Amino acid sequence: MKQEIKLPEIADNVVSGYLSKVLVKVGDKIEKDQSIIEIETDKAATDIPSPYGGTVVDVRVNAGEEVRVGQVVLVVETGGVAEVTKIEEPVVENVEMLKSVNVIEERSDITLSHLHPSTSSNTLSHFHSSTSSSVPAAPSVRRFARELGVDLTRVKGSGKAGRISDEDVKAFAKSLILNTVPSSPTEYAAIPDFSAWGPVEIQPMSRIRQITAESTVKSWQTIPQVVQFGKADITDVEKFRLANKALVEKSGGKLTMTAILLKISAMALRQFPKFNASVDMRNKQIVMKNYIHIGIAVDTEQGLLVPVVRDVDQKSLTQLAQELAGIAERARTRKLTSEEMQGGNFTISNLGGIFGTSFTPIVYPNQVAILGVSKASTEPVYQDGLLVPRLLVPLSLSYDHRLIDGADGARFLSWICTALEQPFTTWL
Ligand code: CAO
Repeated sequence: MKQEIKLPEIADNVVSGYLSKVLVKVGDKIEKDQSIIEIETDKAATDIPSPYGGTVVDVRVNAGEEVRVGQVVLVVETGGVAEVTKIEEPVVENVEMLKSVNVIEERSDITLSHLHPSTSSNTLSHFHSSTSSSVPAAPSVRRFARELGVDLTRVKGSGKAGRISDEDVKAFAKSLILNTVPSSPTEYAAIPDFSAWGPVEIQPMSRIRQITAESTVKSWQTIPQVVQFGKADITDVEKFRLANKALVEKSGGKLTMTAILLKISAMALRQFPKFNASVDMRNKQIVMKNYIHIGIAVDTEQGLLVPVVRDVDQKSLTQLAQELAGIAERARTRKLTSEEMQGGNFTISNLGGIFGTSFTPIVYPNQVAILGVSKASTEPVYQDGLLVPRLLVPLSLSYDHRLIDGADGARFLSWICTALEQPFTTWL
């Protein structure tokens, strides 16, 4: 019996993925649950297992292609009686809307929200929230909203007593699309044929690389950025870190400079709320956020991922160290959920574990600032008439000059440096 294997649902609201690898070929004998293809989305890469055992008789996709949920990828001769497939195709009646959502998923400014969930209220964060059972809507409308990933609590019902219809859900989804998708996509110029000068190899860009490329272009084009540099004396903080490292490790965390900077940045964002805001040029508004969610740039084999630590201001240093270790591990093992990639207001990018005296990080779209951290090193510092060895960490703060002036940037970074140098007075 020949069985078609279709691309199953990969994650909520993901309707297609980039096929990075085909792991089997025609003639291969495969087991049930054996990985057959590797799919990358903007959230993670994942292996897709075969729902059947048998012999591969047809491979219908190639590495480098975009594959839609429900698309046939392989045909397998199972040698037995037909099994009922458990893989669901997208509901036909909603295909048009799903197509629209797919457009969103593929557009740079939207995919940014996945890569870095700093999105304002106009973006796909709506698509990822869960629906509430208290809103008046029929089960079929709820299902429809769920399929589109629309948060029903945000939809205004046009029916009696605010009852929500399919049309209301569609109108809401459409308004998001219109508000988020730019009128013209970035046009890329053709590049020269480099094979004219020597041998070349063409490789497809992974999904994460495409998203990073598009998000950095978007940031570069839309945010006028200024970088403020500073250096903090962390000699005493480092002593504190080393003295408490083992204690924190016992609870499953790693007390690193990044964990400490998470804590300090949260306090700084409370002191300087403008740095926790988003600029809404369309409506000429500034969105001040009353929560402190901070993204952490994590270097992984698949590329840069920016998971978010939530309510940083309400957590102890030990909790933050545990969470940081957890999200960094999940980022590197491709286990982050879409929820963990959303909602950041500010970002920390620590390259100090690798190399460098300074760098200029790029502000994530829909945020207004990012803190870059370089490698701490011992330097001679002139103190009370003497040169003394002190541990200094170089910091760079990139910020959006539309909202933040130079003096604000200097004050914010100065506050962070003071908090690192005099933790006991600043942290009170
Ligand atoms: N200066 C000196 N040493 C540093 C340091 C700094 N600024 N930051 C970290 N270190 C040290 C740590 O203390 C640790 O040392 P020990 O093993 O002796 O304790 C070591 O470097 C490795 O740290 P880590 O990477 O395990 O942990 P972390 O919490 O400091 O960082 C994370 C976590 C996820 C930020 C980091 O692993 C990472 O991925 N960094 C790269 C971020 C990136 O790619 N940024 C660029 C994005 S584009 O703007």
